[in-house]
Amino acid sequence: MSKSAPDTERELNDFYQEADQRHLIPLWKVTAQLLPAEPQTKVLPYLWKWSDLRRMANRAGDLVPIERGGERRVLGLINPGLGGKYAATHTLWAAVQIVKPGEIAPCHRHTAAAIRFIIEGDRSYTNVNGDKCMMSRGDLVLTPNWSWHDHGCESDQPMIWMDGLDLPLVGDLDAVFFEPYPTHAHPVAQINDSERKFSGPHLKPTWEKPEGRYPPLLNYKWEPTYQALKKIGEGAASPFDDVCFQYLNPHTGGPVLPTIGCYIQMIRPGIHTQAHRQVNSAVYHVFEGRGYSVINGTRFDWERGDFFVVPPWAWHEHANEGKEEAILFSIQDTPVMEALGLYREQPYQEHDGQQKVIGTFES
Ligand code: GTQ
Ligand code: FE2
Repeated sequence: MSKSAPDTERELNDFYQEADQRHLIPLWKVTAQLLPAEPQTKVLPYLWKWSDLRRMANRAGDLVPIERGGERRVLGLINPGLGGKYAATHTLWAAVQIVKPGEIAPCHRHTAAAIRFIIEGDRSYTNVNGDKCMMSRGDLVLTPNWSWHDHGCESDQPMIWMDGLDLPLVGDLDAVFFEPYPTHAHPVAQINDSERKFSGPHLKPTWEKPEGRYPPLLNYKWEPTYQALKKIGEGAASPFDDVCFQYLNPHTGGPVLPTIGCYIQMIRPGIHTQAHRQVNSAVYHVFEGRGYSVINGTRFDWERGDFFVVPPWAWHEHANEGKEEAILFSIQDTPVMEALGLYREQPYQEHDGQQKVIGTFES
């Protein structure tokens, strides 16, 4: 005699209940969730205004000292889609940091790698393993993973910069280690050593041998970066990003860090790019000018100092309708995707390659 339908249903229910009790998941119940046709990210596009960031950073400067334990006076950008995870995107930490005249943020090291992009001030430094890297506006400074670093301000004005770290990724990998240096500041062995040796854009010192994955150049100065952007003039550039350069490790020709790619791009006056999407996520900082980006159909107007996030696999295009150049610095997790064979991108095909704007971002 064959079983009745209710019997089968009861047995199946019992089966699912037992599976749950035994910490088992029947894949066929969750296939669509685990294997979506394309990424279903929680990361939301979002924008932070510089007027708020700068005011809050200065306010923190008035209210909060830099001390051991807290280590840094940093305001992290939190993506509202990530359920309280301390992250700008699922893989990237982005923040503004302020150091006031005479202060030194204590020396430490961690397995998360970091970049600084200088927004305001000069005569400050990051001491990376004893190489005192002097920083001014527009410089990109690296602190590779597990390198000692302390920051000091020798100016009479506060220094504000963007931090970018792979901390959310390293955290998800349960690979975060941290160690304070025994003293407040690391001894200075040289000043601008990596820059003197390795910043000749097409020249490398023959007497230096690469040390594993440690990037040889730690400070990418603004002036040559800007010259590279300007050299293109009116020439053709990327249809999706206009004039866009990736910062390179001069030894490998690859990204500056294994987990973080850094980019500088100029959206020239009158340019409105084509839309595309990429599997990597990005945090942009508006270094100069104004314009807007359309991200998944929403228009994000930005101006100097603002930060915004482009989530994984989100359509995005950039526009500069003004008369001045717009310059965007960004950090992206592209090197991770490339290293794992996961990198993908796709051009937007409809409406001549540009999205229909269905809304404007309001915070
Ligand atoms: O300046 O060393 O934004 O360790 C987060 C963690 C900055 C830093 C951050 C850090 C730092
Ligand atoms: Fe640090």
